[in-house]
Amino acid sequence: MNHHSNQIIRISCCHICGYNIDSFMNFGRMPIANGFLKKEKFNSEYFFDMQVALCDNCKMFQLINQPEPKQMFNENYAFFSGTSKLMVNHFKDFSNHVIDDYLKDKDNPFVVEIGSNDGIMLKNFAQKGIRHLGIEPSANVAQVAIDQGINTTVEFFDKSLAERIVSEHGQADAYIAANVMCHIPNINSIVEGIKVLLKSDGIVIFEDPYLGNVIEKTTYDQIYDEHTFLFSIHSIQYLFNQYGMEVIDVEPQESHGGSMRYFITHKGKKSVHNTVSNQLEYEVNIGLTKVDSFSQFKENCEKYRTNLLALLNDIKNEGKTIAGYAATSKSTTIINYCGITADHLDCIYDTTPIKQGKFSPGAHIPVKPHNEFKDNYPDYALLFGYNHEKEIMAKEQEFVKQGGKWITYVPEVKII
Ligand code: DWN
Ligand code: SAH
Repeated sequence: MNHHSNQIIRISCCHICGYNIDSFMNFGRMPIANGFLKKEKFNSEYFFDMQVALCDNCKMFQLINQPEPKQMFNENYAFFSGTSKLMVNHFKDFSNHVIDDYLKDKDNPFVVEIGSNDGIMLKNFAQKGIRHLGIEPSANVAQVAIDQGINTTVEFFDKSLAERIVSEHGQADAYIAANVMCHIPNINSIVEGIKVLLKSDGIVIFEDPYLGNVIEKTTYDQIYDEHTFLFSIHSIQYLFNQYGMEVIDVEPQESHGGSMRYFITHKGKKSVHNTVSNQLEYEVNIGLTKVDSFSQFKENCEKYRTNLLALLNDIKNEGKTIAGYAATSKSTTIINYCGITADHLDCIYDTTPIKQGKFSPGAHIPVKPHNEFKDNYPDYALLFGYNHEKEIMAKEQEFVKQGGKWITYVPEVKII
């Protein structure tokens, strides 16, 4: 049952199966991860208590409290997918995979993507003249796609929208999504919508940060307000089986520090690859199905928090300067959970115009344009965008040449 109060969604039952759940870890008071703000808004900043649980029945890892979706996804959304060149290429490959393996033999195929953001994925379909529709509730990012001629509906996807799409455009051959399925609290309505939307021989392909990677690398910064869930094969299989659909293949991805891509069809339409059973076995072995094994994760989080804060304090005690690099959503969890303040970091450099000139959520560290980094190299840069490490290291060689050092916390706190 969902209780709505003060715009916080609080649950005591699993979002997927309704089983009673209990939090095993409290990260404390957290702001909106992408809520970069001006000084005038400091006093009215929104906070919620960030707690996580693993459902003992369906194995879904989930947040207990969360802001309403509209508070996070609206006309001021601060994340524009196109900011990473690596991800532009990643989605080009993703699109080619869908086209070559699932759409080639279809007559006038139709693709629907949810969370299409600035069109980073769908432009690859639009350029080839493939019938497509993006569903994107954050109006400002959606506008970037619309301006490029990418068909986009500015709404939240759910079952009723799926019915409308079918009546206006017909059913879809492919339903695709990246880093959005795990953002949707009413995920059952999404799967009901997919059921309505997808042709009987259609394919569902989506990817999200993978719980297995989060646990193995202690990347607890994947836990923040937008991420209602961290998926595993177990939980995704349970979710889709409820609606007569099945996972036929899974493919690990390197993006976002370790993600999983899921391939799903209506039941019995395609053979199930043994990648699925192999990955299920792996999940049992590393303890993803037992809440008890998450006590180690909790201990690791606490250890990394202590180590990171100690390292930053030591550096400051030596009179050296530190700046944050990339004001990622994930950094909101790191900063606020570890107790990092504007005394530790002079500022955070970031390439996104809408974040620049504002302050980071919660700790209020100034966010400055990335092009000012080279004029003010700090002694140390704390790499909040570790998932873009290759891309960032390649373009910041001068920082290192001039004696600058990187601090990272994945897979452990260290200076590189
Ligand atoms: O799941 C989500 C993923 C897809 O993207 C969303 N909930 C929100 C967002 O998460 P994130 O903010 O942690 O994403 P990134 O891609 O790790 O970080 C993007 C930020 O990093 C942007 O503000 C731009 C910045 N950045 C930078 O300053 N220099 C990124 C790169 C690659 C750079 O070189
Ligand atoms: N797919 C992109 C964007 C991920 S960010 C990428 O991988 O880079 C998540 C996006 O999902 C945001 O743009 C957000 O506005 C959108 N979103 C959130 N809830 C949604 C819903 N119910 N239906 C469709 N999109 C949604």
